[in-house]
Amino acid sequence: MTDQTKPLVGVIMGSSSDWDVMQNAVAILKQFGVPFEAQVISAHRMPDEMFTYAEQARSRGLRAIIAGAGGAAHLPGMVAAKTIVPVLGVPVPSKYLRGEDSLLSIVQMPKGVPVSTFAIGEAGAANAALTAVAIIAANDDALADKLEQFRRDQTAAAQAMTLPL
Ligand code: RP5
Repeated sequence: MTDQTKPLVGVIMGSSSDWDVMQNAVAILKQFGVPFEAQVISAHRMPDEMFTYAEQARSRGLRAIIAGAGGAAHLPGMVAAKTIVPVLGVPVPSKYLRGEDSLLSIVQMPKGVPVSTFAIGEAGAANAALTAVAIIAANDDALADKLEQFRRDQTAAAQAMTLPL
């Protein structure tokens, strides 16, 4: 899946089974009109493609890579090892350990190769995309305005909340 214009954000995931979670990142990128690409790249099943993707990310113009994986989730860390493009890691819930394995695999990077790690599941995927938007908005005033408006809308929605007392 690829947006029409040159992608600024790469969304990668270890399996099509990660899509239910990772589509939440794509939804945010679409909402903000950020050009993106999305594809399956499995660290342990497609290691050569993973390294090629990481090696070419910067020269292709990617400004952030959102990488989601579950279980022994090597994908974000190994991609980060091969590029200086910021890698935003999303722990995908796993069948037996409910994503705690994914979280710990992604978050505990040794010093020197960072992976920005987000919450397990949908919130993490959405927040990774919001962070990618913020990275790009640092040099894009129109996008920054959209992000400010997004926050104002959230505040207004919370202020309008009532309780069934
Ligand atoms: C990881 O293994 C993927 O990121 C996925 O979360 C998990 C299971 O993959 P499938 O067996 O569903 O393809 O590599």
